[in-house]
Amino acid sequence: MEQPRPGVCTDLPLLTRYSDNPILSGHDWPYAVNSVFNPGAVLLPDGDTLLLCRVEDRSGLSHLCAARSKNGINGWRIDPRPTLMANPRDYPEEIWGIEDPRITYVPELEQYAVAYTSFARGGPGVSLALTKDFRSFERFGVIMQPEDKDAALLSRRINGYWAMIHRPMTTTGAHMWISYSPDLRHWGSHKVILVARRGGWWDANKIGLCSPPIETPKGWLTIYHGVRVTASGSIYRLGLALFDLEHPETCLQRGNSWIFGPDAPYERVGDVHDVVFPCGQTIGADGDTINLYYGAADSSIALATGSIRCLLTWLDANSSAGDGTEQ
Ligand code: BMA
Repeated sequence: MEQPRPGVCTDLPLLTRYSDNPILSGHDWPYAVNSVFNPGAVLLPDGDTLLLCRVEDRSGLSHLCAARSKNGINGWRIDPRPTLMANPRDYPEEIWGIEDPRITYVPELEQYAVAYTSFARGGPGVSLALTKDFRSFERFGVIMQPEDKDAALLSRRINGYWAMIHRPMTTTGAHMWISYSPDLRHWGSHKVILVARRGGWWDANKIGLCSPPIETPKGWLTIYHGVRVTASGSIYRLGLALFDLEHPETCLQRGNSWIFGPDAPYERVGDVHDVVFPCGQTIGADGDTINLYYGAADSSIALATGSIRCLLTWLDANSSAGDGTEQ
């Protein structure tokens, strides 16, 4: 793997691609699929990395399937069958499949919360499930009605309430919101936390949360995607924002450029060209290394590594102050 340059945090690149990317593709799957991409990620208590991958089968619909590895890079042990399938009989909002899981470990519940996109005639919505082991799941059904996606739970309550970041579509564009709940089922106090910029910006008109925000002493470090619409299609790139620890609706910093975008051939060409789309990360034993797992061109799964300290240092030097809702 290329090594990040120690001490140099103010220059791009902040994330270094693993040299043998992509690390997983449909060819690795134990059953017939079209493609695998956009995985949620978590470090298990036994030290294994678990990726909960979006798998698009050959009907065109997606389900979720777990892959486990000792080093988070190779030697993946993939569930022989889908781990979490759409269940449209009990959850009609999943009739066209389930996609893009974000996993948050919640110490208070001693469970993982999986927020995922459920897809049906009304459009994409946000569904939630809890699991202890990624074998059985307690489903909560739709918690944010269509059209909404790109959701993750924060790992702890804020002032007594659970907090969920998500991305509803509105008439003014696709912006990031936060909502609060006493019980994970009933959600309110909805607030915009980061707006899509306008005009020629890389993140104009449409943004969304990538992986679950990382709690740092300076705030919730958040990687988000921005969509630039061009004459030859959309480009999905990544940016950084920092939100207040106890008032996460307050944006403290927002990067003034993107930090990672499609460049390698497997990111530029695939079922959907020019897409990098992380849904999860793991943090190394040093508490600083971030292993970001992302879908590449909606066709495979790749890994890029960086330093949380560097991401925060870069934000200090390259952000516009304050309000994410006033761009
Ligand atoms: C988004 C989501 C992602 C996908 C991306 C690019 O809207 O549907 O799952 O990776 O588009 O196609």
